[in-house]
Amino acid sequence: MSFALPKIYPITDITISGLSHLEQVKRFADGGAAFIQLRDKYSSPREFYASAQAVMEFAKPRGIKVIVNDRVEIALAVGADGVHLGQDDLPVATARMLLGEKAIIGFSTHSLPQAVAASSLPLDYIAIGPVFSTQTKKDPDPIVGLEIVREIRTVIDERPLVAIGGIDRSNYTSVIEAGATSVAIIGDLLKDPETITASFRLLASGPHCNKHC
Ligand code: 3NM
Repeated sequence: MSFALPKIYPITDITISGLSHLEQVKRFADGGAAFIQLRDKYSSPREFYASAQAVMEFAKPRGIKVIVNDRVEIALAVGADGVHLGQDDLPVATARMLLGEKAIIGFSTHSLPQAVAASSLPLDYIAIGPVFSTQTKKDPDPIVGLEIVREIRTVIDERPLVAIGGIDRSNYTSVIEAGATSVAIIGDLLKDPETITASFRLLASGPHCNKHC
């Protein structure tokens, strides 16, 4: 992997923020974000494609890495830096074949066995969630808690691990301490669109170092 995952991994959501993907990316970028995922479960492929294209025009010249959730074809079409896949999306090896060696590929897991299985795939990071209760995801898997984060960290050695689900400014330190390389956050960053930049900055500057720093 030729990049280091940032401690705070912001994800866009047009329904929570009420803002376009581009506007959210601009606000994250103002707070110093250099690695952002576009997640859109609501727009048509054509709409999401247009939004992602607008984001890339902004992000590329600024060196901001953009990961597209689920949609390999949109990542490919807009020249995104990578894709984040769920358990029901295209197989990781297929996405790797389509996007190439340089693409950043992440993969959601929801249990220890899934994370162990993922550790032999051609991935740049494994995600685990939901760590805590979340309102953001429809039909979330059962909460895994910090103990599973700890166990996964032990089993996958030094591989990058992204924790997600119900993580906010009050609990993110505990998730990093449990062994997550990075915490992915939607609600706590986006719930007040006026404070997206400040919230990102606050979280990114937080006391969150562990042995993976
Ligand atoms: N994936 P929030 S939980 C997008 O368990 C997503 O894989 C999850 O949003 C998983 O930070 C989740 O608002 C929602 O809880 C994360």
